[in-house]
Amino acid sequence: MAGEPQADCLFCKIVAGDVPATVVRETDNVVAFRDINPQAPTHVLVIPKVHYPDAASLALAEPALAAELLREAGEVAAQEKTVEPGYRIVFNTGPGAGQTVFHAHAHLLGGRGLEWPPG
Ligand code: IU
Repeated sequence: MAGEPQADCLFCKIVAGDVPATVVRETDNVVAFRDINPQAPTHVLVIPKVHYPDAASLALAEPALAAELLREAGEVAAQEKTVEPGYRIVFNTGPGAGQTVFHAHAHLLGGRGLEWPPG
């Protein structure tokens, strides 16, 4: 069921503390940790503690939590000193867009110049 922990979900295991992660920020509802394969000097994943397969399904079911996720991503950007000159928040959605972990997550990328359009 959406919102319930999934036994086979890596990010649910990180939330539960069963898989280690370098956590940089945590609230009651959201946790932010460093990506193990960073694509920029700052590459942090910001996830809801509850399980939704992607950002759109999270926003549909729990819009206040989706907003909190974005707010926390902004807080991490400030914490990481990437607000100047800028940072990027990415939600890969679906395999064709590069989503590999089907637990909603924002990639926060910063600390280097970021090209547009992305690859
Ligand atoms: P994606 O948008 O679903 O592809 O993002 C998943 C990210 O999770 C990806 O950037 C991985 O490097 C990252 N990740 C991680 O941080 N820790 C892990 O144990 C695994 C993947 I597996």
